[in-house]
Amino acid sequence: MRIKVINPNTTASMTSKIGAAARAVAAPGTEIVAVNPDKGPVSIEGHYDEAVSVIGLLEEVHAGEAAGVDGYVIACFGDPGLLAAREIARGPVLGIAEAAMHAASLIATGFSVVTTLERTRIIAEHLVEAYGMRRFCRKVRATELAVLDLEDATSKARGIIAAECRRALAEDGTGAIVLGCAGMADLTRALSHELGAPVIDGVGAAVKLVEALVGLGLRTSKHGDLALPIRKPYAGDLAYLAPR
Ligand code: 2AL
Repeated sequence: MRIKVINPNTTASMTSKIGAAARAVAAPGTEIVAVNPDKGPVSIEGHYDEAVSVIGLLEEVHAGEAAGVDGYVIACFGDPGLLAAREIARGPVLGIAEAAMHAASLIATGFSVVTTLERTRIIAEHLVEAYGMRRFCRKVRATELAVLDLEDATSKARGIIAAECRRALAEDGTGAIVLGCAGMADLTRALSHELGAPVIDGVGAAVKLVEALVGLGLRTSKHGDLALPIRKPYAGDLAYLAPR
């Protein structure tokens, strides 16, 4: 099985980290193809970044369909373009926020999310609502780390994230921590060990869920709103994206 893991931002070091996290959990027969678009924001920290990143993301899904990919992971915690990607993909497409929250809900009665900036925290709150996770999500916490702080070995990011996870476990009545950025994927195991509670990285969770869905013979439903987009011309520079 081939799973394409798409980092929708254009920072290659983050894509390498995401690819390593995906390969660390993938089954022996699973090939992980980790990519990022070559155009778009270097990090995704708001609605505008997300909207612009979706063009590059959808190009990668189109290319994946042409190459016969079995399933996809959108490796950004805002899950940008998730439903649009599902419309054009045959196999399953999972976002890392969605995957991590669902995984957390299966192993704890409540979880907290530890994410990057306050504005990103608000976006994650929207996703909690959209995914029907209010019943499980005790709190979404911001660290005020920028996404690219996670790529800077000299930043204090790891310690700041660990401290916020500790506060979540002490104050939120929570049983598990969801890491709210793909750039945190490399911290999962050590943090889990250090905190003595499950820490869930959405990249790993999404890879295992795609493997499970493909293993069950399940693909994205083409009945209803996730059917292939309606054929029509698109004007101007975006004509190449027109549904065929
Ligand atoms: C993210 C993420 O996972 N990648 C990125 O560029 N921005 N999300 C976040 N919550 O900071």
